[in-house]
Amino acid sequence: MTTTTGAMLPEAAYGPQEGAVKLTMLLGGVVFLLMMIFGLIMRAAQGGMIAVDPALFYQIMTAHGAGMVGTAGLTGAAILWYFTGRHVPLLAGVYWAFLGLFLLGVVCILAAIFLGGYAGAWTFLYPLPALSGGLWGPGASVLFLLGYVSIGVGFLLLHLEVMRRLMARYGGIGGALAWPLAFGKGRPEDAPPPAVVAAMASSVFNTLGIVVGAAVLVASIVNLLVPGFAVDALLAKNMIFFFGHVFINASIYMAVIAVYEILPEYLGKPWKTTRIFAIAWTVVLVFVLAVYPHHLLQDVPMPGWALAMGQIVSYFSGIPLIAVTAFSLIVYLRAADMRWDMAAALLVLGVAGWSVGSVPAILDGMIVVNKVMHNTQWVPGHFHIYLLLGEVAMAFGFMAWLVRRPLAADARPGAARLSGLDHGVFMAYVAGGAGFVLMFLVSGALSVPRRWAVHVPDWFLQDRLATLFAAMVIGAALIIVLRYTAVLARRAE
Ligand code: HEM
Ligand SMILES: [Cu+2]
Repeated sequence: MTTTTGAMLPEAAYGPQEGAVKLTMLLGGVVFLLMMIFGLIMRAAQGGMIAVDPALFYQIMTAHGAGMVGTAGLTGAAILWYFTGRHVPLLAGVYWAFLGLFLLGVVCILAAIFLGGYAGAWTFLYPLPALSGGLWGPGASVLFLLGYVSIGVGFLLLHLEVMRRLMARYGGIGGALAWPLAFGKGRPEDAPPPAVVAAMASSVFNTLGIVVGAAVLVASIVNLLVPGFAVDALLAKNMIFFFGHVFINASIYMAVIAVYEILPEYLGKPWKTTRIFAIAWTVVLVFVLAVYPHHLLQDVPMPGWALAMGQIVSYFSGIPLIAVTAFSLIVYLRAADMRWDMAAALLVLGVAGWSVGSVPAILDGMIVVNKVMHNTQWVPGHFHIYLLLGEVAMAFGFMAWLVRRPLAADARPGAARLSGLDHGVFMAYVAGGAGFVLMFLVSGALSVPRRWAVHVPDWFLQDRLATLFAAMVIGAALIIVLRYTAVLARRAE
C-alpha cells in the first residue's frame, strides 16, 4: 500500500480497526451511562428528593456537560473513522493517538473537577475560570483547559488524516463534497458515497471549530497564569460558542454516517448521493459555521447584523440536512420492506430525535423568543432531544449493529420484528427520553431557570417526573450497553 507521499508502509499499518472502534464504543457506552447517572442525581437534587451540596452540584454539572459532549464527539468520531475506513485506507496509528489523547484529556478534566474543585461548566466562559470566588484555584482551571487541549489535538489528528485520504482519493475537498454533481455537470454515478460527503463536511467544520477553540483555550490559560493578560470578553465568548456549537453539531453529523452506511443493509437498497444531497451538505457546512451567534442573542454589544444572521440562518439550518436525511429516510422506509432489529430501530430513532429537537432549537434561535426563554430549562430541553434521542440513539444503534445477529440470507424482508425484550427496551428508551425532555420544555415554558442547583417547591413536580423518566432511560441504556459488552466478551473467548 502506498501513502500519498509515495512511501511504502506495511499493510498492517492500515487495517479496518474494528477492534479499536469496538473498544471506543464500549468506553463511550460506559461513560454515557455514568454521565446519565450524574444527570439523574442533578434532577433528583433539583426536585428536593436528595440533598446535594450546591458546590458539588456544579462540579457534577460540569462533569456531565463536558463528559457528555466529549463522549458524543468520541462516539461520533469512532463512527466517522469506521465507515471512512470502508472507502479509503486510514493509518491505524492516528486512531490510537486520538484515543490516547482523548483519555489523557479525560483524566485531566476529572482531576480538575473532582480533585481541584473546578465547577465553571463545560463552556469555560471567560473569565469565569479565573473568578471562582475561592471555590477552586487557577491550577484546577488550567488543568481542565489543558484536558480540552489534549482532546482537541486528538480530534485534529483524526480529522486531518480523514481529510487528506479523502482528498487524495476523490479529487480534493470539492471532489469529496460531490461539488461536480452539486454545482457542475457531474453524474450521480461518479459521485462519492454519502458517507464520504458527510465525513468530509464534518471534518472541515470540526477542524475550523477546534482551531478557534484552541486559540481561546490558550488565551484563557495564559490569562490564568498571568492575570495581567486580559482577553476581550465578548471576543472570547464568540470564539467559545463558535467552537462549542460546531463541536456538538459535528458529533451528530458524524454519527449520522452510521445511518447512511447501515440502514441500506436493512432496506435492501443503497443510500445514494443525489444532487440535492450534495447541495444540502455544502449548505450545512456554511450554515453550521454561520449560525453560532444564536448563542449570543443576549449580548447587547454584539453587532445587530450578526444576531440577525444567527436568527435567519437558524431558520434555514434545520432544513437542508434534516429535510434531506429525514425525508429520504421516510421515502426509503415506505418503499422498502424494512427488516427491524434493535440497531435499525435506534438509528431511525436517532434521525427522528434529531429532526424533532431542531424545532424547539429554532424557536430559541429567534431573538424575541430568546429574550424570554434563554437561560431557562427550555435550552437543556431542546438539546437533550437531539442528543439523548439523536446522537446517543445513533451511537447505541451503531453498537447494536456491531454485535447484531446476522440476518439470515433467506429471511423474508419485513419478517424480522423487534423481539419481546428488544421491544420493551426500545420503548422504555423512547418513552423515558421523551418524558424526560418534555419536563425540561415544560419547565422552560414556565420560566424555570437552567443551571440552578436549588429549586423552589413550585418546580418540584416536573423535576420529580423528569427524575422518574430519566431512571427509565438509564435502565434501557444499561441493558443496551450490557448486551453489547456481553456479546463482545463472548466473541473474545
Ligand atoms: C438520562 C439522561 C440525562 C439526564 C438525566 C440529564 C440531566 C441533566 C440535567 C439535570 C442538567 C442540568 C439542567 C439545568 O441546567 O438545570 C443537564 C445538563 C446538560 N446535559 Fe444532560 N442529562 C442526560 C443526558 C444527556 C446527554 C445524552 C447529553 C449529551 C450527549 C447531555 C448533555 C448535557 C449538557 C451539555 C448539559 C449542560 C450543562 C451546563 O449547563 O453546563 N445530557 N443534564
Ligand atoms: Cu448553536
